[in-house]
Amino acid sequence: EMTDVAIIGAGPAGLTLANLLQRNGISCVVLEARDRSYVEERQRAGILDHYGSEIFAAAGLAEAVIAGAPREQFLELRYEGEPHLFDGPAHAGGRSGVLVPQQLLVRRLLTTFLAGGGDLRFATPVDRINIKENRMVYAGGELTASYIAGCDGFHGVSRRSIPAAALTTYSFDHGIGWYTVLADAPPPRHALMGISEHGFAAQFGRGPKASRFYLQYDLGAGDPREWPDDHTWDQLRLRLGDPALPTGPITDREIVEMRSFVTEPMAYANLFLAGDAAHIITPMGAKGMNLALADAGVLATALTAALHDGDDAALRSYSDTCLRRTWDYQEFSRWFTEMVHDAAAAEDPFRRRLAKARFDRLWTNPKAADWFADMMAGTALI
Ligand code: FAS
Repeated sequence: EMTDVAIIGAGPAGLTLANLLQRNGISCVVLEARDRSYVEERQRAGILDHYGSEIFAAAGLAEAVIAGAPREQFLELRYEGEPHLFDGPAHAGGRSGVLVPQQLLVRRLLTTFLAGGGDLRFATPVDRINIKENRMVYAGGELTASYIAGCDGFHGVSRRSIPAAALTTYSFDHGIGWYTVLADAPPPRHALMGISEHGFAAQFGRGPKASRFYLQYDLGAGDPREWPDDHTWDQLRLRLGDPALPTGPITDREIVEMRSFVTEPMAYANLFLAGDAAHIITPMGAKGMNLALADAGVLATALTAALHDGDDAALRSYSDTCLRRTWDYQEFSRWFTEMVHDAAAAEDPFRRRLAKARFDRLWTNPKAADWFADMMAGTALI
């Protein structure tokens, strides 16, 4: 069986690429390991940045994919209980992200692709890729393609199919524990972060009746999922500087690994890696899903030029183009991580003071504030 582009994985990267190629009249097949309900239910990211929403708008997909999503306006940063309201759009020329849960974005991308007659095969894990022959082997069949897009996430098959000698990988452990809980607690007025010597905490809305909380925890002090809920709420009230924080039943408890990973290059022969298959970034700064969409946007344009006009220049520079944004976001995420976590670096007063200087700059230097807002909107590199 033969197609122009085979896409491995139906996450944000794979489904964005599939929709963009479909709009450009390029034939593609999506092979997804899991079943539809798994793909549609997985709760992860919550913010689509401006750059990401522009990818959909430019393809005429904004209505189908992000209609009704509320605009992201203020970020409230409470420093030792002192509130500071950061108005991102005011510093980024009116550009802002939108609040859309990843599973909603994926569901809409999926529906749109299928409605356009897209060929998406669930429960079809790709077992092996023969890169020389552009052939994928899966249980019950084989698929050959002119190009293969590895959108199969960090644990997928595509990165592993590239000879190790051809890749350089970078990984970094931020040495910070992050505990996240989902609770039926009313969402905050604005996205909220608490920065203090007690440790970082954050609260984001997840729909009208729920909140996603994050708490930094000491890696050496046991598993926070064992904490009694009262202790979790005590810590959140303390760190968010709000003794009257409204609570509610905790419905999900997870540990988020604070690690980063980048593969170079993101392409080998006619196999192109996109999203988590190529890089992992911490949720600090909400760039994981947005990097996946950015890669998919670059790859869709490059594949269309190659297949429609025989011009493969953009394909050849795909990896460099995506790595420039990837490393810029990795640096931003690390900068942000240190700014909000090092206030609790009890053992290192110098780092504590550096973090405070970084924070103060946002309110004293308008150019620094503009840069921060542009990074949040994802438009700093444009
Ligand atoms: P995905 O992992 O989403 O999708 C890969 C797909 O490939 C999956 O559907 C998988 O089933 C499929 N697949 C794997 N192997 C296959 C094979 N062999 N054959 C066929 N299919 C295969 N990002 C943010 O921006 N903000 C956040 O707040 C945030 N929070 C997160 C919280 C958690 C707990 C986690 C784990 C991640 C979070 N992320 C966040 C990052 C996350 O959103 C990822 O960046 C995003 O899902 C990446 O999308 P994809 O690259 O499409 O990979």
